[in-house]
Amino acid sequence: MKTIPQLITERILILDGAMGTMIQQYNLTEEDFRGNRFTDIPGQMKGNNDLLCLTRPDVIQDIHRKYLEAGADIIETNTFSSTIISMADYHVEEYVDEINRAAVKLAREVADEYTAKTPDKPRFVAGSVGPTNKTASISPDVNNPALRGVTYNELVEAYYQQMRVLLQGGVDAILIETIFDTLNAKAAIFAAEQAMEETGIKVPLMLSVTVSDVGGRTLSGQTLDAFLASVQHANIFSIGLNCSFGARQLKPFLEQLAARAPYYISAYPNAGLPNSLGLYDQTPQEMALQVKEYITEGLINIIGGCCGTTDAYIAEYPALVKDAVPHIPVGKPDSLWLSGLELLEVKPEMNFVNIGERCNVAGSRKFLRLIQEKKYEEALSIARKQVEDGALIIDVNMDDGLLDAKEEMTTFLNLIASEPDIARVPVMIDSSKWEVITAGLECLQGKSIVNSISLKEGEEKFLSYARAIKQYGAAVVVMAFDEKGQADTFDRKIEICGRAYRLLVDKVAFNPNDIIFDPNVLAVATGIEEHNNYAVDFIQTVGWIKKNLPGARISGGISNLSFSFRGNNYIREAMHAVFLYHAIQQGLDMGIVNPATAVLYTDIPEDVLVKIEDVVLNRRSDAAERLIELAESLKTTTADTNQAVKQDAWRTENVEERLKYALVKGIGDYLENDIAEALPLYNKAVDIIEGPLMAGMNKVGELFGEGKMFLPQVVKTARTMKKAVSILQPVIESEKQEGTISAGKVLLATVKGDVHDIGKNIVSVVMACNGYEIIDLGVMVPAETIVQRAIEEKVDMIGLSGLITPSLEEMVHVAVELKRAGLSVPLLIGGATTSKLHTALKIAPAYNAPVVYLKDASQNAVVASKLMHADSKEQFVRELEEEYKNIQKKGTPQSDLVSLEEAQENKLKLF
Ligand code: THG
Repeated sequence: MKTIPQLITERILILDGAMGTMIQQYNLTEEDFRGNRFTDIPGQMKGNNDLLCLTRPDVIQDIHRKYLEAGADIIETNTFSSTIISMADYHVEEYVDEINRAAVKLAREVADEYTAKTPDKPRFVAGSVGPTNKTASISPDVNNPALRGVTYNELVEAYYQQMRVLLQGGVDAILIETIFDTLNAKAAIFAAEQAMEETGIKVPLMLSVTVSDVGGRTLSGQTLDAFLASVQHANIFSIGLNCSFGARQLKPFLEQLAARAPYYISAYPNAGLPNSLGLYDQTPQEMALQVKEYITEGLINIIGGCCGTTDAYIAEYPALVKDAVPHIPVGKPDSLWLSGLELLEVKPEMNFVNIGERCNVAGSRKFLRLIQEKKYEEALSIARKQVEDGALIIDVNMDDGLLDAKEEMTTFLNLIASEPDIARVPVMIDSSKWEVITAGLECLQGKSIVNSISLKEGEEKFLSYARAIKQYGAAVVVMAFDEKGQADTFDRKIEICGRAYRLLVDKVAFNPNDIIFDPNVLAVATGIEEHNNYAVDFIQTVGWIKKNLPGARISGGISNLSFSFRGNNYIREAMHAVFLYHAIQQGLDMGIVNPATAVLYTDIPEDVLVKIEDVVLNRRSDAAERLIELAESLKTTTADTNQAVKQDAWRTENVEERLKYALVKGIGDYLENDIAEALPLYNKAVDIIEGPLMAGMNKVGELFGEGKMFLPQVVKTARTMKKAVSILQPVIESEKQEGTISAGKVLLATVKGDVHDIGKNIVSVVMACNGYEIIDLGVMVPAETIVQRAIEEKVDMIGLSGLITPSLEEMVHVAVELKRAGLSVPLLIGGATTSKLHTALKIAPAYNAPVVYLKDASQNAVVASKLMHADSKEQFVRELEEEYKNIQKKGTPQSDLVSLEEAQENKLKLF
């Protein structure tokens, strides 16, 4: 019988549709989800779909059967959330093995049954592995960007546990799906390889990404190209896209992926875009029409359905794929791929890649001091400046005897991840300690460079480090060191580089493009004769590597060259320019440099150039002395070249514009001064929030909607907003009339199952500024807690926030619980997926007090004040009821499809 890899070249394979949508059709109750075994577990179990593998196996098999009947070649196990991390939410993490085992058995039985019926159309089972409900690249707390809700290692462990059971149960493939954070995905890939290695069961590895914005980035901010670089190390069978959009909106991103990814391509879109009730109502025929374009344009090899799809959608596919030509994957790239949030492709013909050297505690006194004093914000500005100055990669080194290098590396890289202008570029993790290198690799979603390994501890260590780096998915700098020490001559350099290359390529199967040799840039003109030929040896070695070690790149720490001219930046920079000029001609690909350097080879005056070239090219025995002499004389006449600080253009605008700009760009550095300058111009401090700061936030909303900003950037602007507000807060307090009482007590919570709180935090700030006392319960708040605290605190109002679709149902649940507890305080509803329609049709009827939908944070204070005063409340509630009645009369609109723009606008309502 044919396998998936055999069939994929023959025809387009059909994957099943959504599990969740199908389960909904069975109208299962809390009791169904619990069965007899899980009656005593606290909280709600409804919604824990994977648990049905144990409690309603009949339903799951029925769904599998329907999909096979519809023509699916591959069905997915009902294990999307079956990891200890996701199951912890439901307090059933101890059953994870059992769920996975049962899930494979259920799918396997039905698939085999169908294969037996039609052996010429074998049916397969893919083990579904979801992203978990935690993200390793984004902080769960706006106030602490270095924090992580889950670590790489925790993810590896959880995924390994799941995949082992899936493999042993007999899946035909592993499908890592709905990838929204590449670091989670890298952990899953790591675990998959480990599980396959240890069980000895090897199956195709399929990946499926979710794009989260109209710009086509993942939630964690990577472009699809950057993502491809990040997972390039893995043995991937297919890659594709699922969820987020309907087939039409997904198409441009699918085209982009198919054009670059050297794998088979899959797609399983949603049934169109959700309407304002969070429902998908594109018909199977409409969806099929859009999917047909994928097929006729040769974009795909595997097609299925995600949110909103059922067997009726999948049943449309067999006719579409019949006689269709499958996509032919593009070839593997023959270049070095690196990534941060964006791809950096180092092509052989590329001129030179500069790596910023300044985030190095051993290479910059200032950076060392900032890290010692934990002034991370300023330390980050060093990184940002390097990127602004053109660094295409940044080197980060925390090796210092008095620092906890591992911890500092983790903190700093996590902080960089929250700075999109820095995180854009790949990172070079610079350390001589292995544990610091691995700690760094476990923080970075992009494809990074490890700097460095060498043969100095022997072949075995070298090979084991190289294998680990390959598994982590990084490129590597190999220093020309061996058991005998550092190579300082041409012969020694080429001997070591040649040997290391063979070991990496032959024994580790390291991608030659991922090998970067560093033949040691050593200081010249030191006064020691043996050093005079160091630069020449390096440059010659560069030429040799280019000719003899195909694919490998060459780099070096350029500033080492001029150590003996410390204190004379002009001479140092001129020496670097000369050295680079000659080394690049021989093929030097990259170098660790000060990106702010101002001296160009062509700018160096003839007499100086001659003396420097005499040194660098070792042209005369007294070259060093002559250069030292020149340096002495220049020192007294030439001012340091790179001291002049450029004033940013935006700083010359008026203060409102500056505040707005700072908000949009997420720059917190000047807020103190700018706010101090703005205060006298306004009546009240709160007007600054509602004026320029809100204007900035609105601009952010606009840019995000247009796909010109992506989520991590938006998060950063929210942080800047918070900072601005915290500066204004004391002023607002002092402006309050003596003896004013609280305007009202408001409880805020992001509902259970949802972790998004930026919008809620802004609401909290805006309302506090308007005199309300805020009780913020944070994120993932269960209904019971909301009820309990509302009673205890005797609140005047409750605000619920939610960004993801399942939160809609959870809000209804909260309303039911509030009513059950006899509460009648008004409920405010806000957040990306919420809508007036859903509020009117679903939440309001479940409660017996006003339920108000709020479009954005600026409305809260106005509405709250109306609700606080008896006279205005009466009229407000009357109007609200009238409006809801009208909406309810119209019923659920069938074709209330929101446009893509609206969907994005929805997302932003919470900011
Ligand atoms: N190869 C590889 N990695 C490396 C090096 C290398 N990493 C570290 C180093 N060498 C490259 N980085 C630097 C960074 C700064 C300086 C030199 C090399 C430097 N700093 C000033 C000095 O020491 O005079 C500091 C001035 C200041 O305090 O601001 O020159 O070779 N693979």
